[in-house]
Amino acid sequence: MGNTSGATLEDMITCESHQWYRKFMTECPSGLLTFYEFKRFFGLKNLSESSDAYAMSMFSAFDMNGDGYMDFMEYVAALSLVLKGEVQQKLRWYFKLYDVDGSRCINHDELLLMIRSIRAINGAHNDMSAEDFVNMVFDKIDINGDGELSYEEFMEGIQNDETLLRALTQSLDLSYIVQRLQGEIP
Ligand SMILES: [Ca+2]
Ligand SMILES: [Ca+2]
Ligand SMILES: [Ca+2]
Repeated sequence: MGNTSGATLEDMITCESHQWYRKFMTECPSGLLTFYEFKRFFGLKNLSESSDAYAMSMFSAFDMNGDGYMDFMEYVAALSLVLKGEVQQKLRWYFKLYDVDGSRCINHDELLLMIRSIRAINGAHNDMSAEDFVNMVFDKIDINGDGELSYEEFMEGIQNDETLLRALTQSLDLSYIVQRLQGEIP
């Protein structure tokens, strides 16, 4: 039978995502992850309140159609984006991730919460405190100085600042989670 509608999915299931698919379907035979299963899936256990808020925000960013479940296509789309997407696509996704309350602006507390939670989850050591880092970001790219980063300020500001782009893509790095998925970290 004509199966052309499946081509997109097949295209996406390259060698690499085949591994992701196996893991996804093993742990989640229904093909839909709830938030609870999502945390178990990514090995996010015993989270502090702020890390839990970050995980929730990450879940919402994965759940692109907002139905409360993450399905396999959403999972592949998000991971492909994070791993191989264009800078602009990634930043758009990260903007959504950071805007915890969905107000279409990122305020100081939201950015601080995200940076702290990401650091806690990644277990990375950093020279600059999360507080200082967030202040630096706002100093640089909150152009109208209203204490919130609009979508335009975020996109323009980060893309036009080499240092910030590098710092953010490093602290936004999901490679820890990806390594975990690929079984490189038990
Ligand atoms: Ca969904
Ligand atoms: Ca917000
Ligand atoms: Ca602003």
